[in-house]
Amino acid sequence: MAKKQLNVGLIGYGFMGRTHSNAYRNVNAFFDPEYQPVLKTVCGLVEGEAKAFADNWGYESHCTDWRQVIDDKNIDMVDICVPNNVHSEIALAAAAAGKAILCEKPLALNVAQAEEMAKAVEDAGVANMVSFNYRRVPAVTLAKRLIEEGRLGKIFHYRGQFLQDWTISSNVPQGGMATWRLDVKAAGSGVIGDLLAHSIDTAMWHNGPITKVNALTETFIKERMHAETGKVEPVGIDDACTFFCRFGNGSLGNFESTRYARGHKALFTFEINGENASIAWDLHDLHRLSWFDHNDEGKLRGWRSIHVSDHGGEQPYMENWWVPGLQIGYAESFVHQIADFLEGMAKGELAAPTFRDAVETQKVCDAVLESGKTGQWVDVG
Ligand code: SOE
Repeated sequence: MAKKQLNVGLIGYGFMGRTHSNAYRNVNAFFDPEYQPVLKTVCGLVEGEAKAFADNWGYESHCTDWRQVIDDKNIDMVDICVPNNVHSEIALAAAAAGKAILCEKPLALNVAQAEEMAKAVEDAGVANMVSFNYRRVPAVTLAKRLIEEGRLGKIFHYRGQFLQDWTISSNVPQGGMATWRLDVKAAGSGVIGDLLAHSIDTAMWHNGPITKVNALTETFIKERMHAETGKVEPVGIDDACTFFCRFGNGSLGNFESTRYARGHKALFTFEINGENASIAWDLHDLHRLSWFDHNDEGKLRGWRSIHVSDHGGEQPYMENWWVPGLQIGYAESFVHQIADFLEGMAKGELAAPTFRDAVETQKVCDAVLESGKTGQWVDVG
């Protein structure tokens, strides 16, 4: 069947622009959505860099003003891969222009912005999704299915970590390409919005809403040179955050994130303990899902390590890749994301996490930030 062309305008050509471009290029080779993304235009701040990106990834054109992408009647879908402080303005304009929207995480700088964005896409009736890509690592998706099947029984604990070490040097600037993540004006928060947002999205997807939080935050390096002003300026982001929480189902949560865990580059982990079984996962070994089932025969009982790469339809996404036992990786979680987004569009359904789902994550992020400042328990939302 002839594919429907979906013209994509990508805004932002950094790390995320690359992961999304790679996904658009590969999705139809491995999945069979009704739509064929066409890389129409890429927009970024520096003309030469936008052109180089367009040439490298096969975009037909490039520009430096995102409004040009919105005004272009040929563009069907806007993909927002810019710093967090620009998400809202672009998304509101794209919704008003009737474009489908994929937005990088976290959705917004705060709940008020996120709510406005969710309302805008709902009023416009456009397809929308937020790029919490780790949901679509096959082992993480399988964990969701096992929980939904009720195999864990009552859940008692959810434990999550996202640890990095790239900002330990005081020479790392704030502001600029990639390091905008250290500039509170561009990022809104530090590890809370950048890393814990992933943990929170995954946790609420697995285990339901978080109702209250108590957080401890720290900014270890108080001043950094700002790449744009050239001046040493106070650092306004959280470098590290630990928080406890309660989930609506009565379970307890315990989360930690930092960019000061020497030796850890992107150690995203979770462990869930239920009455009958436990599940654990670790991004550094992303194919493996650890599973302990108390219902196993006594003499064989122990942690299993499931290599989530089998065919037969029971292990998510893997059927579409190589032969059983062979791996895929980080990049493919974005291919799955686009495949599901396109399938949702074809069916006239929204693929999760939608802007509305991301508002719930934003509420937890805001509550964690507030609790970190006040030292008090904060009710979510
Ligand atoms: C930051 O280093 C970062 O790139 C995040 O922005 C991503 O969301 C995360 O997946 C990996 O780390």
